[in-house]
Amino acid sequence: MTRLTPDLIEGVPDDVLDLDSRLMMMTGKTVKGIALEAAGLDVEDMDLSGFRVAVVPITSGLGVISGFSASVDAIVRRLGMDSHVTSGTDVAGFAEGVAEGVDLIMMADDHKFIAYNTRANKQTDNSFGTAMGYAVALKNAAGGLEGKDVLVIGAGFVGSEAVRILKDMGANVSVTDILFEKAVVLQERYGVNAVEDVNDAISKHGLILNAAPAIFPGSLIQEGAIISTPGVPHYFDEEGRAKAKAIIHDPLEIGAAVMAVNSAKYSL
Ligand code: PYL
Repeated sequence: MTRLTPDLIEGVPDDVLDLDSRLMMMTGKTVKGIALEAAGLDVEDMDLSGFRVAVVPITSGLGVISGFSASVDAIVRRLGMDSHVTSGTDVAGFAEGVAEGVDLIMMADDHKFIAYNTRANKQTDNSFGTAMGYAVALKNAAGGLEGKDVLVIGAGFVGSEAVRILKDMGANVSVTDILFEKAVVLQERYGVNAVEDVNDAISKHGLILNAAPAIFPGSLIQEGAIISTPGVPHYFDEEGRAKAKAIIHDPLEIGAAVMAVNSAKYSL
């Protein structure tokens, strides 16, 4: 998992409508709409104001990322939940949330980002949130994935979850990774197609979920391709941006929103 940096997320707290308007154009849904579908809630909208959320800054390992807690807090507020960042960090922050009687506690160290439902004693992590959210976004942008060829780039935590999810959605999934044997493991586990030549695979797929810090030249991209790409760093050259029908990306929003809604679902 690539560690976010302050500059990548600096715009998140103030993003009022930009991401939602871009997503609406590409997928017909807002972040919240994608999160509701990703959580398996078959509703157009839902009042989530009854959910109280504590976002706890975590200082372990490489420490806090400036703006990370504020970004998660803003994303969850945009879902309509009643969220705040705890004044304490780490255990003190967690204890604050418990004492306040919140429904969800969200926190991330260098290895895991979770939304813990205090009522149901269940959690959702960011790997699921990101994989499911970006698969749902791709599905909506593509008008469904049943029987369609989809390429997953990256067989890490998010890519592996995405392979499973896309297979369950009925897609014909191919997967590639810089360590080909990781793709082979998924081929054996899920009955998908491990491909070694990433450039050839990109040029042959009009539907791509890029779950790797992979930057690829626009010359490889099919005209009209739909690319759902949570990976950071994120960059597509001018040719790629011109040829793709849609490039779906954000540094944190979709994954965090899906985590929050999917975790809240446990105590609906
Ligand atoms: C959850 C993000 C999505 C992409 N990379 C993941 C990442 O950067 N993880 C590290 C998050 C550290 C947060 C820090 C804080 O500010 O509480 N411990």
